Parts: sequence; structure tokens; C-alpha cells
Amino acid sequence: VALERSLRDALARKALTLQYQPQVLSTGAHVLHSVEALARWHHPERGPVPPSEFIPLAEEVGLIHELTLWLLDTACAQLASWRRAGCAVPSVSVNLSGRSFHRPELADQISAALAQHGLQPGDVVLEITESVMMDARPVTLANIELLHQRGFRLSLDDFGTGYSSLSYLHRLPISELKLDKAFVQDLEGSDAARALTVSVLSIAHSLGMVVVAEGVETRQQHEWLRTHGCPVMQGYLFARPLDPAALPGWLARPG
Ligand code: G
Ligand code: G
Ligand code: NA
Ligand code: MN
Repeated sequence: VALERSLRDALARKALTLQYQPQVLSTGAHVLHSVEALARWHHPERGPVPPSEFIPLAEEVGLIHELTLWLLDTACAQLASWRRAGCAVPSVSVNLSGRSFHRPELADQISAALAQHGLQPGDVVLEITESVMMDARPVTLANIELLHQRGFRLSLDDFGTGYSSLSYLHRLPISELKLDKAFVQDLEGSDAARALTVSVLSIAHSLGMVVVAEGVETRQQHEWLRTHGCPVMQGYLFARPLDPAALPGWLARPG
């Protein structure tokens, strides 16, 4: 309850921040595919509270949609600002909660946030989890279709950890799969993880989807994924989540 009050307060004072983690092409370590916006909350007394704590809290107490729209606005403003400064960031990837898909006005609100900053639907990637895909509510499906029709790319986050049903992959307009870091971390030690990853890459390729491997930490993981056709990677090997001011410097570094 105390934490809920602080979160309401932080939201009212706009005291949350975003960091951005590069997603890079597997062919060149500093060539961007997109950057993922990750929410950060520095609590005045407790210090940093991880999103794994405050996002579920925001969902429970009904603050998540407001929080998400504000973070989306912040991420759009940041993208526009980088570009004005001559820093060519292709797009920003934003995490959406399944709760937001229960709102019929979702697509209009997202479109309005972009328009405010002179951005196009192609400038953002909307990351959703498998639970959104499995949600059979008509309003959720209608939002997915509408966002797709308007040109937004939908990315399936944490792929492989949920109730994975392969059937929705071809029924729903998903353009990107994010292979969960659990698979990436098991690549070296597990024949099964390698076999599953090869299958995911093959399915995604057949369906015309981009795969983003998450949690890439070692050269060996990078090399294995690259030679098996994984086009995009994200992880500490390339960059930690960065403060916005640090991104241009990171991009300008060779290698
Ligand atoms: O670095 P990391 O601790 O940032 O993120 C932990 C988890 O919190 C990730 O699963 C990420 O998707 C989630 N997360 C981070 N920022 C946001 C956000 O703005 N909205 C939602 N819904 N989830 C987020
Ligand atoms: O939305 P999602 O769960 O995918 O968010 C990505 C999470 O993974 C964030 O918490 C981010 O800080 C974390 N992360 C990003 N790169 C790495 C990495 O290389 N290794 C590990 N262990 N975590 C990472
Ligand atoms: Na994510
Ligand atoms: Mn993930």
C-alpha cells in the first residue's frame, strides 16, 4: 500500500525514467535495428525499484495504462530529439501490458502520441507478451488488427517462455519474435536449447518474421546465433540499457 502511494505519486510527478537498450544487426555490432525503452523508478527512500516489481503493481492497482501512455510519449519525444540532433535511430520499441489491449481507444491513443511528435507508425515497435496473443477477447483481437492495419509492428516478447501455442503465430499479424534470454543462455550447454532455437529461427523465417535474440552476453552466443541466421540481437555484449544521453556516443563508437 505504501509502495502503491509512492507509485501514484511518482506517476503524478513524472518521476519515472526510461533507459534504452540497443538491438543490433547481427552483421555489425553498432548498427541499430531499434532501441528498447525500459522503465526505471528511483524511489526516494528505497532506491531503485525494478520493473519486475512496479509493473505488476501498476497492473494490479489500475495505473498501468496511464503509465504506459506516458512512457510512450516520453519514448517518442526522445526518438524525435535524437533525430533532431542528427542521431539516426531507426525506431523505438515500447513494452505494452495486456491490460491496455482491453481498451477500445488504444490504437487511437498510440496514434495520437506519435502524431504529437511528428512520428509515423513505422517509428515504433510494440512489444507484447504471449498472454496478449492468447487473450481471446474480441477487443484484444480488434486492437491487434487495427494497430497492424495502421502500420505498427508488433513484437512478441519473451518468446518461448509462455504457453506457446504455435497456432496464433500465423493467425495474428506479428512481425517480430523476441527469443527469450533463457534459450540464449542455454545455447552453450544444451542440445535441446540449440535445437529449439534452430526451429524458432526456421519458423520465423518461413512466416517472414524478424527474430531478436535477447540476453546475448558472450561472443560465442553471438557467433552461433549469427551463423544460424538470427538477424538481430540484444544484450550486454553490445550494450546495457543506456541513459538517453549515452546513446549517440555508443552509436558513434566503431566495432
Ligand atoms: O531491465 P529490465 O529489468 O528492465 O526489465 C524487466 C522487465 O520489465 C522486462 O520484462 C520488461 O519487459 C519489463 N518492462 C520494463 N519496462 C517496461 C514498461 O515500460 N512497460 C512494461 N509493460 N514492461 C516493462
Ligand atoms: O522485456 P524484457 O524481459 O525482455 O526486458 C529485457 C530484460 O532483460 C531487461 O530486464 C534487461 O535489463 C535484461 N537484459 C538485457 N540484456 C541482458 C543480458 O545480456 N543479460 C541479462 N541477464 N539480462 C539482460
Ligand atoms: Na520487452
Ligand atoms: Mn524478454
